[in-house]
Amino acid sequence: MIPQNLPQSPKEAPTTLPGFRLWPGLLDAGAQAALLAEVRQGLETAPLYRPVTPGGRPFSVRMSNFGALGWVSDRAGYRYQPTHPVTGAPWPAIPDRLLKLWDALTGWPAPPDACLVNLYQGEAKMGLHQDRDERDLTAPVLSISLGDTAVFRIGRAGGGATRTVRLASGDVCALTGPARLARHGIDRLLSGSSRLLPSGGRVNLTLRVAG
Ligand code: MD6
Ligand code: FE
Repeated sequence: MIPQNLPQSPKEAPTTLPGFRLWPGLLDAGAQAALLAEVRQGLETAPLYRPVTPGGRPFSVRMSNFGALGWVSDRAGYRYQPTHPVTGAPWPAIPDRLLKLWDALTGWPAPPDACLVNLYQGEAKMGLHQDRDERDLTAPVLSISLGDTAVFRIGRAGGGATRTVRLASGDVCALTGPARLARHGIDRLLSGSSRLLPSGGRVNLTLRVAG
């Protein structure tokens, strides 16, 4: 699933966001389908559910997790925890092909211990946020997109202008170094842009070192 010859350096997003790394089309159709099958298998153990914000508003995205720790949100706040909030069961393991992808792309000395699974359907979106619930905020976050193309919005941590980048099925991106705390979100999906998910929609996987 990992191409033999990785690009020497990923495409650095043009204009002013050092540390935001993008590998367009890194996963070919076969690799996307194989990964999606493993995700579906994990979701049999850890079903998607709809979290609520600390303010009590339901997310438009449904979520689950793989790994020792999973990111959750509820009335008590945002945190990582070892069990599924609905079933109480431990999260399933992170698929090996994702661990290998992490090693190949990030070179980070520790493996990820959390993989957040986001499912977008219909009008689902995600507001601008920073990923800052992890213990070590210098470890990268690696993101894999499957299914319909998303309009991803990103800007520097400190505020100011944002810009959009389209994330298509098989694209991989990372927030590293100076972009680790970039503000980012998903404006919307381009529905019908991929046939990977038979009923449409998008799965996003984010690998993190959380604990
Ligand atoms: C998404 N992604 O693509 C949402 N976070 O659906 C994220 O929130 C994200 O793409 C950290 C690093 C990369 C990401
Ligand atoms: Fe994020």
